[in-house]
Amino acid sequence: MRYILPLLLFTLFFACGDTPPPPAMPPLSDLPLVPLPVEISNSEGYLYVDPAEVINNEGADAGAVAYLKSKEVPALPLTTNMDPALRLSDGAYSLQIASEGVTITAKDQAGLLNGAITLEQVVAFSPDTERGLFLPAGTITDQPRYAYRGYMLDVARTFFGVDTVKQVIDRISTYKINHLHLHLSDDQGWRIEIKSWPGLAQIGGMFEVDGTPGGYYTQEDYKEIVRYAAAQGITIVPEIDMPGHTNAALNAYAELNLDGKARDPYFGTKVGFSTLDANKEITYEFIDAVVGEIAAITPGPYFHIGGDESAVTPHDDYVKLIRRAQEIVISHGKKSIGWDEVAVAGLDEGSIAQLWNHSEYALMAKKEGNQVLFSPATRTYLDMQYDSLSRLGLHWAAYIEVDSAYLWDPKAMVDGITDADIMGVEAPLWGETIRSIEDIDYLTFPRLLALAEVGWTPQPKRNYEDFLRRLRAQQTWLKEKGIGTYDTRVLR
Ligand code: TNX
Repeated sequence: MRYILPLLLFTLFFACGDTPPPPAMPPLSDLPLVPLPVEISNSEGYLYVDPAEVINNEGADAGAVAYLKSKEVPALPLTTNMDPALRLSDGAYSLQIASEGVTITAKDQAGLLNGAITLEQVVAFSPDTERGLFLPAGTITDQPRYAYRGYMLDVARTFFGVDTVKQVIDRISTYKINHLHLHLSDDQGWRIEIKSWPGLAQIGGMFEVDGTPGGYYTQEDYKEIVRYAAAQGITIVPEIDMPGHTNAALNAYAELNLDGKARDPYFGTKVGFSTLDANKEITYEFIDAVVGEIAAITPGPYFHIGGDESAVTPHDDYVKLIRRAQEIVISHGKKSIGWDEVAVAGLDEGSIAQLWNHSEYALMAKKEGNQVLFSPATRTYLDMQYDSLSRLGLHWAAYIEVDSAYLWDPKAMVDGITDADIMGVEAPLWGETIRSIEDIDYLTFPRLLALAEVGWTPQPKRNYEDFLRRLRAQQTWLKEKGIGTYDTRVLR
């Protein structure tokens, strides 16, 4: 009798090799991945990762390995192939899971990272048992619908320090958001050190909405954000808003004002009352210094010049200033992005209009041969309340529940604008009503997952019911990670 158990174990060991039988496991194609990949095919079998096994990933891409480690994904046998000759679009990848290990193939670094991000989610939703990790076998072949998938954080109305920005980066990269637009200046605050105009940050950065203490990033802080974001596949897009939304600069430097008198700090939430003087040369010296210093520490291709809600700037002055600002941005080697109104100024080749509120301006930009970035306030504004009971947010554009954030198609939104004109999508989180990472989470999640799928997954593959199934599991995962996602009505 006492020989039976060892004998049984002995037989089992040899019958199965050193791979224990798997627990019940959904096929790869059933995992709740967001954004949904283009193609998922299932194979027989699975990958078993024994926690006792020592895994050496030295041969794999260091960026992908570092990404997985930063997201606390347990080490597993990983091979990466970078093949520039692959006939795939930028950011495309294939991820193969087999009993021997995982293989990611891409033609560029962004693609390898996208593969690693998908793997992060595959691991999160596969059985992690006492015996180790089991991943269902199969192949994912995937590529983005749009090259640019963005998130905007308004650090001007309310200042968020480097650590909070890093937390935001950790959260958004998991959904293949690859641009973080930082709204670095507004009426209420100036948030980045400019060495040649030190008062901008030192005086203009003192406060935030409600008159509470503000803050700003030193250039070293900003570089640290850029570096941290890049490791997760995210490009920083800096914005200095002009000619309106400039009270903080007008507070710091009297000479920038039309009447030469410094403005008082502003603690409210009104818009459209401040302007730079388009007819003074010092205005352009200021713009050149600011754009120059920030461009020099921004490896990404874009510089955002704002341009929205310049209600007290005469039209001709607005056109003059936006034209010169674009030239300055180009002279510092960047592409200019502006909120949709900038189209009235005439856009230079390669400049981008960010549609937020006026489709006619987006059409104007398209007619001039420029690309449009889609951030329609009625669908993508994360500072809009979910409904009238939401504890935070505004509602001037709409109430945006998850169904409304998901059920739209950028190319169908404006007559005459097709996917070829659309650079991508971005979800802005304006800062008037938020004070903490908990507030950021409440307004961002789960709606950002809808935006992520709008930006990534081909329209014919998108299905709202299936999205809700996946969202439910994602919502649980977010909560497990301590991310305070809003309890959306659509899942109740
Ligand atoms: C409009 S959107 C603004 C911002 C506000 C936001 C609040 C845009 C380009 N300008 O200044 O913060 O509404 O939702």
